[in-house]
Amino acid sequence: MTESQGRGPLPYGLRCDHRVEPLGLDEPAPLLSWRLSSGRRGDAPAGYRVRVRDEDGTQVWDTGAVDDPSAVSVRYGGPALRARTRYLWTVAVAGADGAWTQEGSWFETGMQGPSAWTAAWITHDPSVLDVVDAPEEGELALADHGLQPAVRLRKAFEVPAAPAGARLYVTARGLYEMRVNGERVGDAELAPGWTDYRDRVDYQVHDVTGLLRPGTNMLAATVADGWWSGFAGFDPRRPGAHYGTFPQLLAELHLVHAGGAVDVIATGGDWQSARSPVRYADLLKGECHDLRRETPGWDLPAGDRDDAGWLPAWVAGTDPSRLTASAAPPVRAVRELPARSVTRAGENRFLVDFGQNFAGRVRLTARGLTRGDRVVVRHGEALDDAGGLYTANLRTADATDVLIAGDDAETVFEPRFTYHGFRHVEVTGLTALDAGDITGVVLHSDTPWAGEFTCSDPGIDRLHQAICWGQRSNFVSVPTDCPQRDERLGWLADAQVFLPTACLNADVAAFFDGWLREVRGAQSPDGAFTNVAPRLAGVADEGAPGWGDAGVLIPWHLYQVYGDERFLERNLDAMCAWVDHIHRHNPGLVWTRRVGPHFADWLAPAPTPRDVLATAYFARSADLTARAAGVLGRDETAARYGALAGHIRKTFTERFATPDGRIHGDTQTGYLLALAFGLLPAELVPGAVRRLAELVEEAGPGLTTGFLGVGLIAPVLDAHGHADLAHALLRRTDPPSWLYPLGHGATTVWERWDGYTAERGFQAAAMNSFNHYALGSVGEWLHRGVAGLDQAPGSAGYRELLIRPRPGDLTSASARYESVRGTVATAWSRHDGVFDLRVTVPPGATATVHVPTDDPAGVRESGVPAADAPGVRIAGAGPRELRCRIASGEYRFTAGLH
Ligand code: RAM
Repeated sequence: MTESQGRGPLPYGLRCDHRVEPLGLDEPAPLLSWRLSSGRRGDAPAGYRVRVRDEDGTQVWDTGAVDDPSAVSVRYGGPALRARTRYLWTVAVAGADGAWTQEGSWFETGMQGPSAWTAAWITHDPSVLDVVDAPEEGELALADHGLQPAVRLRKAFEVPAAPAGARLYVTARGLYEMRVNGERVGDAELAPGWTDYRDRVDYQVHDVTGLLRPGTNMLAATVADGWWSGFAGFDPRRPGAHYGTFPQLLAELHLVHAGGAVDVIATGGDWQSARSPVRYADLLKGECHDLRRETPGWDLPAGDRDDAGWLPAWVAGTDPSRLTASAAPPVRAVRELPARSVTRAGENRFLVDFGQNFAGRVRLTARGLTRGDRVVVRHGEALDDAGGLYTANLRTADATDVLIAGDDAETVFEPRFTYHGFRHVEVTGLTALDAGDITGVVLHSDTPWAGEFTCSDPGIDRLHQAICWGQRSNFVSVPTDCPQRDERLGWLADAQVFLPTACLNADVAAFFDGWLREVRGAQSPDGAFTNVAPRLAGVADEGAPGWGDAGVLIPWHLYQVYGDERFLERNLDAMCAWVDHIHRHNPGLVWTRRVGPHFADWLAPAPTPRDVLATAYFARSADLTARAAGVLGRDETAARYGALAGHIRKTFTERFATPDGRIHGDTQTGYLLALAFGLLPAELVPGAVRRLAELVEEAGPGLTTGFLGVGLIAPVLDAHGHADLAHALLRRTDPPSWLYPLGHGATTVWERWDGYTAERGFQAAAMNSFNHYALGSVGEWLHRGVAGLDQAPGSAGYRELLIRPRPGDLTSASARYESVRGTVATAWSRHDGVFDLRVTVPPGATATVHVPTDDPAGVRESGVPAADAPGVRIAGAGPRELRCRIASGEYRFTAGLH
């Protein structure tokens, strides 16, 4: 779509509200953004011009030429966007030479408000839904487990001529899969995703123009319990205890004819319903598909002639007031894993190892079946000492999928309305199983991957991979703690501590924007954030220190990474209310009351005093709230919370610090919080740093941090001159350490430092996840410290970079990140006393580069002395570094380093 080939910076990677070509947007002023690339050093845009047209080509908005060399986004500011309309937009970027280069994209609006909906919530008559036959051998007893069949819904309709366009606006209370004339609609999994359905249900929009044809068409759906009416969290109560009791569909198909007339096919009492052959489908228990009950062709246009078993759909309600267009990317089947090994484990029993712990399901080709045969697939993260599937740590999550054979001797089984966290499966009921017959299907929220990291130590690279797999496995509709056991909750602290790492791996802006609606929605009228979001009935504790504070820390971090002030605008009131809530109950500024279930520094080998930890977070939340208000120009609010933060810091020092910088409790996490959150006056900092370093040394060097301290340890040590200790921790291999699990079969980060040890075996099964990302929050330092790819303090949206590699005794490292401004990258290596550093800075950004060297005067850039290199300005020298300021472009520094 490039219209003129200018020489200046080239726009690419266009996004609308952080998504590529979103279909279905309810935001009145979406953010239009672009990235920049250029082959020329020092290149910066002179300005931009954004134009928006509607489908007819009529221009609706034009920014005109805007003279802003730093902009990479603009908020739509034209007349109100119409509902259900596609808008085309272009951005033209001017180079320094005045030439313009243009790129184009589109976005499409959604229903824009509840009044637009005419559809009703429909399902199968609940009075007959779970009146099913007695369970047969191998099936769970539905009534006993509170499980119920999935529901099929359908509606045949006539289309006189192929429509010019057709959109399906759809959601479910439960999970839905839509079909048009037998073809699956879209590729979203587990849609519409998890929200607190009492407050809000997301809907999705699908373009189904290509699936319709003149004549009779069939619109069909399956809905299953999902989070809505299935088991959720660790509450073993019967499904329905949290949100609702039976799954329901709400959908509108809009047929837009040439000339503009629109026909709407909406869910209502004129649909048909039936029980699905999916006998039950539960996120935790698993899915059972009985092919004997299958009715082929039910979703085809002729299917309406076979009415046996179909009833008029039951209308469950008509209230569309809680429908919102989803902001987050959908869950998708993102990749497939081949079986690494298949082992016969008994008669008709096989164990399959995928070599990787992940979240998803398997696709199994079952052969040699006789009607009524049962194939049972159980999932687990590990094998026990006897070589069998280890499932004790799944608690009440059965994670068992069942296929009951129909007349076909061969069939492909892939559950659709459940997922599991696993590496191994046990398959029973088949006489033979080849590795080619079973595939792992990896599911996660499809956040575009945006980062890379690698270094010379294969162990650290494996750690990085394990961290990435932890992210994939636990970003499933919402950020969860773990994908396997009866929990999988949106724990706020886990998300908060892992966010900086997550942002360097993938573009999670839209994903967290969606989840933050849940965090705000769960906040109490009193201002208390919760420990988990989405909220569940019965899990409504007030947020603990570090947990509730995520409602403040997360928007602030997202703003820094993405430079989008709306993260602050949307959350500032909630942030203020949270800080006010703590303050109201703790007027003495030491946070001891209303601490929720106070999880402290969860799972830390050395416990930090609760009041120290809580008060540190109180100060942090007040400080970030003040800073957020400052960014938004709310000066009075900024001053008020800034002053409060100052008072809390003073109180913290008075109450918890000694004149030589010791902190009450004397734990690593205590020092880390005080230093990372800037709580101490300058004169106490050296003493605190010294004591922190001693504690790390005394432990081995080792760490004694839990969930809240762990992500801070390497960055804080590094920031205070102890990068060597950070490296020592990183490379340690006995517990507690990051590399220890990798030496013991881990392919994802564990919940506990000692989830399994050779001496003791498995940790207590009651709480022992092998796929928990919280302790993987060290990933941030791999990118920012080891590879040295960082933002300067105070920079938002990667405008000011800080390139400061921490080589330790590694011989190379590199990182690459697709920022909102364009690609940033570092790659360094050292050989024979020469340090070689390559840096990529996107157009319009600048960087400060710290080149490690014993000889600052000898540093060269692309072969010439750094002082003479174009685009390079010497900013200073330290004992073992040269600091340079550089403009955009590609650079290569070489320096002497022994
Ligand atoms: C555990 C969860 C989570 C943690 C809470 C406090 O059950 O797994 O990771 O945040 O407890």
